[in-house]
Formats: sequence, C-alpha cells, structure tokens
Amino acid sequence: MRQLLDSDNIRIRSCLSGSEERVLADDVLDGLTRPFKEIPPKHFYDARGSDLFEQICELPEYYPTRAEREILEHRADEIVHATRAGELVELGSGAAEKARILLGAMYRAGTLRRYVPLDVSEQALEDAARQVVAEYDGLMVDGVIGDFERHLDRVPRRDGSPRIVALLGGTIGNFPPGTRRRLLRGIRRLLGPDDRLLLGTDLVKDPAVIEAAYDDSKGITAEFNRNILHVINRELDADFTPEAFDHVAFFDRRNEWIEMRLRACRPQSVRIEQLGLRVEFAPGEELRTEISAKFTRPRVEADYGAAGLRLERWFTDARERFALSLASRR
Ligand code: AVJ
Repeated sequence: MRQLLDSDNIRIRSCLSGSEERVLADDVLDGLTRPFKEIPPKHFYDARGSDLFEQICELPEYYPTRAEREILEHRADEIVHATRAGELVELGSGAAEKARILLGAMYRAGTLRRYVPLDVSEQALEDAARQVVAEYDGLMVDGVIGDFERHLDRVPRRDGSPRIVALLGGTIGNFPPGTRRRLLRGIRRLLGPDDRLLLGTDLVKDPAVIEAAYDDSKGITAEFNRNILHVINRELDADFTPEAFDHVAFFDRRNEWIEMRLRACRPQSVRIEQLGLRVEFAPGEELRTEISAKFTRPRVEADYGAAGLRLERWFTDARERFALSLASRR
C-alpha cells in the first residue's frame, strides 16, 4: 500500500493503483453488453457526482439523510455506552459528517482512541482526517483510500478497544440481496466478539414518498443519474449525449427497492473509444443505474442471520422512515 500522509496523529494509506479506470472499463464493458443494460451505482461519484449527491441530501423530498441524522443525534450516546467503543471504522466515510456525531459521543464517554475511515476519495479522506484530529484531542486517524467492496482486508487490525464498524446512509441498499449478504459476511470478519456493526437502512414506506425522494422537483436526481454518462464520456472517451436520456425512478413493489434507469429518448448509437465498442440503444430502451433497497426489520434480521450476524439493537427516527441497527457476531 502507498503511504500518503504520516503525521503525529494521521496516517493515510492507499489501496488504489493507477489502474482504477480499469474497474470502470470492466463494469461498462460487462454492463453495456448484457441483454438488459446496467452500470453499477458506484460510478456516479466523481467530483461532480459527489457534489450533486450532497445537493440531493439537502432536498426537501430526500428524507434519508435527515432521518438518519435524527437517529444519530438522539442515540449516539446510547450506542457508545452499549458498545464502549474506542474505535470507529467507517466504510464509505465521505466528509465524515455522520461519523462526527459518533466521535463526539465517544469523546464525551472518554473512550475515543481511533477513527478508521475508508473511502475512494483521497481528497475527502484527507480533509475529514484533518478536521477530526483538530476537533478531538488525542484522536488517531488511520485512513484507508479504497473501495469497501474490494479492500476490507486492508482495514487495520483492531487496536484492542471495542470497535464499531459503520456502514451508514443506506448504502447497503445499493447491493442486490446476494451481494449484500456477501458484503455483510466480509464486514463480519472485521469484528471481534466485543465489536459491533452499525448499519443504516432506509425503510419500506408509502411508495409515493420513496419515489419523490428519487425524482425531485428540481431535477437534481435526474442530473445525478445522467452524471454516470458524463463519467463514461470522460474516462473512456465515449460520446453519450446525456440530455438524450430521460431520468426514470420507480419503486419496485415486489422487490421493495427503488430502481433508477436512464431511458433513451430516441435511437442512439454510442461509441466507447477505449473499449473499442459500439453500443446501440433502441428508442425507449433503458439502462439501469441503481437499485436502492428499502428494508423492514425482519429483512435486516434475515440478512444478518445469513451473514453470521445477530441483530442486537434497532433504532428508528420518530416517523420510522429509517433505521440504524447494531449487530454482533453470532
Ligand atoms: C448513497 C446509496 C444511500 O440510494 O438513496 C440518492 C444514492 N441515489 N438519490 C440512495 C441516491 C439517488 C443513495 N445512497
């Protein structure tokens, strides 16, 4: 691993090599040559995509961020008290906005020792690290620049105090059921007997409320969705016309997940130079860009069970829109 930053209380290492475009290239080649075209949602998040996602979090229709923050603000002390955590590992830490609520509670409890953020964005990780060490006296940051689907084995060993491994924001919902359980099994391997997983899950509710959250009136989510085409154009020398694709978001009632798609408004032929590939879209043909699963408590318990985990605590916001749960190894 590449050492990027090493100061008294910040260490940041990278698992990413110069060949990250390879991952996008493989996903695009795979996804656009399938019978039903599909690109995985992790490719939304270049600088513009991350910025658009932050704007989404502020939208009146997009409730998950506020609902999760409400739970964290009410329950952080209780979570820290129940776990006696000295260490917080956060998968997909971003700007560490949510982590700060937990770190604050750990600091007040006198247990805070180390924060281990893992994120693909070097800039976000470094900014977050500098901020939290300035805020909490004595805190060590041991950051990992990487992708939690591939680099969980690079998370540093436990430092001896109980650890919380957090996957927040409802990100787990991006993974279809089989992949989701595989990811949970991988996370389980980071846990000792005294450690806990803290997982954020959006909950099943009135489909109209969910659909509005993924199809806002300002069209920010539509721009976020089309951003994946801008990413492919730039990184793989493609010639998508993003405006020629309509944003589609619907709640699949049988699977209880949101699907986002991009629908070709007219027939299109797209050249992806770096893949030596031409892709045809029939008029109205759709490309799936995201699923975002909505959960019930029994579904979370079943996923935990299948991954060798046990649900221990379940917290929701007052309107039961979102849940945070604590799980331990079985
Ligand atoms: C970052 C995966 C939690 O699924 O709600 C927001 C991404 N997509 N609006 C979600 C997203 C469209 C978000 N997660």
